[in-house]
Amino acid sequence: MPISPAQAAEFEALLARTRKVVVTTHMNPDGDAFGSALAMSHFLNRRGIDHEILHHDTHTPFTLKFLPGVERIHQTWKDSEEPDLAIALDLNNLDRLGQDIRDFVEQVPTMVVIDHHVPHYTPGDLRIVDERAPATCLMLFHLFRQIGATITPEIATCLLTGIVTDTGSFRYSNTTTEAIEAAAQLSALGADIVKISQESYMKRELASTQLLGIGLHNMRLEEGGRLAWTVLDAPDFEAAGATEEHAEGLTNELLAIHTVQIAAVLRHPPGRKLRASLRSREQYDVSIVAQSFGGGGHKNAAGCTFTSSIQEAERDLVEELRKCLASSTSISHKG
Ligand SMILES: [Mn+2]
Repeated sequence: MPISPAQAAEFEALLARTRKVVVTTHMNPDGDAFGSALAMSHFLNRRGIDHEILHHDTHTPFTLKFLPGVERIHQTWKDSEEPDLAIALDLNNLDRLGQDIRDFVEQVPTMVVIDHHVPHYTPGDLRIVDERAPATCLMLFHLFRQIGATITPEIATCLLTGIVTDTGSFRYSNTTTEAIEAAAQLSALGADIVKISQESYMKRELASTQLLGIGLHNMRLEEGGRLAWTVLDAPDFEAAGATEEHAEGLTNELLAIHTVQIAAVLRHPPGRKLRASLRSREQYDVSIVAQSFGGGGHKNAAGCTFTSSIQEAERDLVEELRKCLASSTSISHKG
């Protein structure tokens, strides 16, 4: 869905008034989070607008280190002058900023939110929210186009990274012709799609592969092979020398088994929250399951956190996943 002329005009008006901007995005960043934040940063630089990118996490995930400008991302505000405009990207809930960044951003008088998740709780003076958009980066591409901004090779690389990673290299059901057309245009503007795909999917740290092995070994398969899940507890992360980011690709590996319709990974990295990531095939809506535990995301890719023990969380989660599997099959026998 393109950006409306009214939204683009409002965005321009806010930029014209601002003296200093803080750009931010969610914890446990993916390609769309850092891609959209850095694309916005390059865009603001070209406009000559002072800004900083603030982010909760101290560590840049291995797969995102190639993004142009990634060294600009910091945890604390450096300038003596406070920002008067916040731009929150790829974010449906201020909680996902992390408490420190949330506290900072909530002091900023004006906020712009650009996002594509459900459900949507982020407040904002300008909210550009399209739950059908495959990626926040695609929304930014339309916004930049709408306001006639020059898309440099750096901006194109950041935007295409978000589109490639949020569509799983155009393999997920959220892939649209707009996403493919944008990818072609961004390639023509100087983004290297082969490099982006290789950095995102064909290079990983040893710890990722080690953790993948443990996760696959722990896998449970039920409901006639239609439901797969696995649990990674803190000792598993320690055994693999892994952190939260290394668990990223595992849920898709479970879903890749041809009988599996719904896959889940429940993980508890040392010192982090107990978190589930959920994936499903087209007709199953796992965002509803995530929402029942206070989380969210997209129909076929969602997540939530738990405060209970890992055993209780596994039991509760699997129960809801079974219900999701049952409710969806009873209403969709179209084949
Ligand atoms: Mn996204």
